[in-house]
Amino acid sequence: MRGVRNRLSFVAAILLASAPALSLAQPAAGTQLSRPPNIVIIFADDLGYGDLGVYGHPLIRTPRLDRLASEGLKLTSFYASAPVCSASRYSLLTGRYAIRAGLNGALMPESKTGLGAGETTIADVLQTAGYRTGMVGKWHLGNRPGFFPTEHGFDSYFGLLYSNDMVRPWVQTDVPMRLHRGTQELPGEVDNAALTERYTEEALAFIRESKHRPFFLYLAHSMPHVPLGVSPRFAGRSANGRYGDVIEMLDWSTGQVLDALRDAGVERDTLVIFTSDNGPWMDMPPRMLVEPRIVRTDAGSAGPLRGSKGTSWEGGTRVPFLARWPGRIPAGAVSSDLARTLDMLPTIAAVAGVPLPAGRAIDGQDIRAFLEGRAPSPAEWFFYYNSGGRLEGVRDRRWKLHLTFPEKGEPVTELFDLLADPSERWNVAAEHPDIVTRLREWMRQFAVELAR
Ligand SMILES: [Ca+2]
Repeated sequence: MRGVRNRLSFVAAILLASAPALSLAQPAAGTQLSRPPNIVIIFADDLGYGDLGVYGHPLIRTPRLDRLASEGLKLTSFYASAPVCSASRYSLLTGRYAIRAGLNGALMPESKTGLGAGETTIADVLQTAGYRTGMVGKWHLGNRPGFFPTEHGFDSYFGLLYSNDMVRPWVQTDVPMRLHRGTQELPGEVDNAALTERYTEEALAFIRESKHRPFFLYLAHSMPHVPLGVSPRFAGRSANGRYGDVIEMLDWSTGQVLDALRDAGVERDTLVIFTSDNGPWMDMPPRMLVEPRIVRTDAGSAGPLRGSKGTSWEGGTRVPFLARWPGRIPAGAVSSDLARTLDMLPTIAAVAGVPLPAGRAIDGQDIRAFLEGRAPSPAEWFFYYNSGGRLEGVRDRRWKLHLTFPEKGEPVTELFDLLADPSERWNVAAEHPDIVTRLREWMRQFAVELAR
């Protein structure tokens, strides 16, 4: 019942929000714009469900992100496809579960693999449609020739090819960490504290240079992945310590991007999406306990959700999702309908009026009508993988089946009513054997489908 009620209130919010705005400037729902909209995806790294003011954090201040939510749509059941970096980024860009490509976990500096030549990314789709495509920030889909962003649909690239902790003393590697522009390595040590500011400058330059034609900007921050880094002018400002400083700086950065869109005169012609690649990092592997130390308060928050990055509990993959597209997405809408990073490629292809890549299995769906408040989300399921690529659960619009694998013996099966119990506290499997059987069969079929 709650899902229905939320959907009704969502529709009501849409009607309220859109009624005064209906005007010549706003095409009727479903019609094509003369020029397809710009697309901006801002992707945080390890930012948890509870880390933003608009998602209930009691101390961290995020006024620009809160305003982005009030000017657009906030989702409360949105999932990154994997609880860890590389697999999650693969899905965002391709609409497919990473297990289809044999990818799981996080690629290391020595990894010889990455995003395959046969893959079609959002950038490929939009580049073909005439968009100018730029990426700034963390790639994490391969750091060798053949795998670079500029070989996967991006006209330009500036950033780090993998995580900001993949350097001594935290990771025992002899591969030097370097920023890249295009495929070229830039000289010099990487200043972790300067990354957010550098990425922001690059993003603003890209917007300024691109305003005369449709553009796609993928701004993938390295923060708040540990080791945390923040510019001196943002240090010590947050009531939530170093982690709060980092999130508040991301909020500032988002504000800079939104201001640049306004100043370029393209605010109304741009779909802006803000989300995260997985839940908050909370483990403390011994390799982190070296100087400079990473401490527990450097971790983010999953809010009321159970678990964290790397796990198949809700906190591993349920993340904030904000979307703004003035005149298209109703302002102030909130929905608990299910949606996923898997849906971004089909949705953006639809927004740009481009057909989906042929001959590829795509796990996501076009949720454009849902984002625009014209329909419920078509998404009916989400499959949960752990950081090692093991299938450990599935949810439908209400129920979640979760398997816990002990060191020995059979997995423990639990069933949660996510509408009543989003914190996954009460196992109700014994009360609903029929639902357990149905969801177990979904998992079995999906495993067979992906093994093909
Ligand atoms: Ca991550």
